[in-house]
Amino acid sequence: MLTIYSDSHRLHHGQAELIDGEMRPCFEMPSRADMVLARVQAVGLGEVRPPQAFGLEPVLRVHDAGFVQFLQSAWQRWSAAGRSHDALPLVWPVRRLRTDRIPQDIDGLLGYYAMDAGVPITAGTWEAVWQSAQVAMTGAQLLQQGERAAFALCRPPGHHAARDYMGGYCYLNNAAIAVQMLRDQGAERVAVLDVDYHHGNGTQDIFYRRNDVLVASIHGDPRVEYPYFLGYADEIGAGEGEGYNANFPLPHGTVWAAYQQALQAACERVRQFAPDALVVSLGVDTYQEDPISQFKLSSPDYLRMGEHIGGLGCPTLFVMEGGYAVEEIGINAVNVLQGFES
Ligand code: SP5
Ligand code: ZN
Repeated sequence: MLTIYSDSHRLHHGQAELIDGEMRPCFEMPSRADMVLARVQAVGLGEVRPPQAFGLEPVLRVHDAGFVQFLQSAWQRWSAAGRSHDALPLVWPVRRLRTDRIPQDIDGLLGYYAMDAGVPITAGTWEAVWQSAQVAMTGAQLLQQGERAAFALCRPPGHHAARDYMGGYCYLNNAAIAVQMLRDQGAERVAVLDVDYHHGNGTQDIFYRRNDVLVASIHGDPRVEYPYFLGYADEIGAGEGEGYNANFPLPHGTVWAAYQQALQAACERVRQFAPDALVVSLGVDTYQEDPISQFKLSSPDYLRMGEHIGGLGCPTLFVMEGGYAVEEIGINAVNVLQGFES
């Protein structure tokens, strides 16, 4: 399997995130992608290629132009305000606050365009985010050119980012951009299978009213897990998209036996949809040692996960999302890819 990877991810290295009431070093760190790349090379998964340049147009097929402009200019605005540490939001528009007026000040803009404090913006963030999206688009193009599968080793991740907001370590929704590119290049139906531990609220939101993209997600129950405000089983899509969103929330402590049942059900939904291509949002924060998550999958379980996905027999783009047990992230992510190929 081909891997697409760019060193530019290292340009994004946030200092701190707000967790358990403290500013702590970011769990989403450059060594994550380095570990995955090292494992890809150690097992000889296949060629590793740099991304091609697709420009802004495919990004704007998914994201709001004002939001993208904000991402591009946020660091400049922040540093112009005399600040040299990471940019973070400090106020959010909750119920009955106005969202029909976009603030002009950088602090207002950060709150307007962010869902949480997990999205630090640094001097190199935009370039890393940009290249991460190009990595996903390059993967989409490979499928379009006839590859059975490809691995977009994206960092930063993307599935919490929606059309016009960032959150949960995510800025642009790499998987959604790849899906839209596949659609625009001729795939009639594309399915997303999101196996990251956290619900992919951004991806769900982007495709919620569409019947050409099925989104299926297996994740920690939002009653007790981030992102808390989306990811329930009764979210089935709306309008023409009704019946084209499927959520499989699972409790804290979930082990492989229960996970596998949800995975089979999600795969069955994908099979019924008969997509021309499948995009897998590949988070391995379902791992038992993950420092911020509560599922209990073991490293060999990821081989089985890959086998299930491979059994769908669909051209498949794997897009890297979360996974914070840095020592094992490479083994777990590449196990999925090797299981897929077995
Ligand atoms: C892409 C991705 O996996 N994003 C995850 C973002 C999660 N951010 C909130 C984490 C909250 C963790 N709470 C548990 C703390 C354990 N001490
Ligand atoms: Zn996650």
